[in-house]
Amino acid sequence: MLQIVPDFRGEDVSHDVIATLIRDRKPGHMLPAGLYNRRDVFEADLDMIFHRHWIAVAVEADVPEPGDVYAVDIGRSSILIVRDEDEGIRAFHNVCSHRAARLVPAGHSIVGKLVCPYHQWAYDLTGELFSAPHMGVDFDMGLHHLKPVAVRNIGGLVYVCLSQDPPQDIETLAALMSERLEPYELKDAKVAFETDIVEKGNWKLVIENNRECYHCAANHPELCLSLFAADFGFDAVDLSPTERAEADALDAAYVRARALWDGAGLDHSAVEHWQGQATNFRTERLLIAGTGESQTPDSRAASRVPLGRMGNSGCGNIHLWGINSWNHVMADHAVVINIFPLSPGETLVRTKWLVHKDAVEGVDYDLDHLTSVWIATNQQDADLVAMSQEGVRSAGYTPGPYSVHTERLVDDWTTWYCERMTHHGYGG
Ligand code: 3BY
Ligand code: FES
Ligand code: FE
Repeated sequence: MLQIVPDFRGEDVSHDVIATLIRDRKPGHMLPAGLYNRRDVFEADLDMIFHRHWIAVAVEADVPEPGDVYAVDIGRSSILIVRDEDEGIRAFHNVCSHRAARLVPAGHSIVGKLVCPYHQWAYDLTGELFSAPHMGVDFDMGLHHLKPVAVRNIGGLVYVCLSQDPPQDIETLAALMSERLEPYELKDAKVAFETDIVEKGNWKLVIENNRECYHCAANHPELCLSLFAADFGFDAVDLSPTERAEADALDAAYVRARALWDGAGLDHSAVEHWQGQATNFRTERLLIAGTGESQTPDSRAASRVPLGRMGNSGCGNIHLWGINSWNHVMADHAVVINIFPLSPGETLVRTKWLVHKDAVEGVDYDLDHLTSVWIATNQQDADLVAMSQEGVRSAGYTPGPYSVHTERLVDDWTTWYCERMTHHGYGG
């Protein structure tokens, strides 16, 4: 007989499955396969992580002037960032208050006001509706403001939070990084180049891959000319005499550099913020390998015009990790990478290269010299992530162990993810 009773338990079943997967995660190991592969986990990640935490979406240089708009998709939601007439940065849902049309396309636009392409409702740059043709004289435009989104500009890096109750611990990140990034004056930078690549892997695999440099020596020949793999949660064990001598030399170089940084008032402490916290970040001032100047093929500065007040190149590289981002801020340029989940097995990796706004391409910097290291690195990481994703999809997958010597930071990240999902009602 035809069964016509609908199954209203779909969501509950899915919730219980996800909670079991979170509970099943073995500390020090990768996640159970379903957490990388399942569509319902992907949806839960969007709801619980991307819609409730502070997510890095833009740089101040994306909206340098009043009327500049930058729209970005976070999962199912499109957000627009706008520079208002008073030079403030605001964020709104990119959804018309009439019949929900998207106001602006993804990416950059320049507007005098925000006019919906559907029926021409018009909003000013503060999100106030000021024109709604044919809605009648009694229509109260004051009730149809664009829906605001919480936004923070932290030293030129723009974060949004879609929650009505955004995590307060963004203040820790804001206090630390506003000060650390202030001399770089990223407000006066420009986006010299931008790339989008779609990695064939779950967003959590993209981040796991980013949280270690175990794979760097074998996979990133270009990046390793300017970056020390030993900087990322690396415990110096099992070293050959040559490697031991290199490790000692790096330690000594850090002692000298930190003394110089202290003298110059350049904060360099390593700060890790994730245990029991909503806002996940790590930052440290790192030495640059080679000539010490920049992440370029010859480790020399890419731009002749330094960022902000960073006249000298001995100030290393401020690395900053977040929930969906990693950044390297150097004296001459900054690399800002934000990731956005597209599907269980696809992640958008967006990279921006920032230089001082007065730097002229072809005169002060060469685009290939500026961008080639991270273009190569991103492609190499995309290949590694895709290999891992193929593995976690396969019947042969068992969550493997992280190295306690070189993958501690991966374990910290995966643990944070499970804690947050538990906090939001999964697991426990
Ligand atoms: O750039 C990063 O943040 C990380 C660190 C180690 C490997 N990876 C490229
Ligand atoms: Fe925007 Fe109608 S949907 S004006
Ligand atoms: Fe890598």
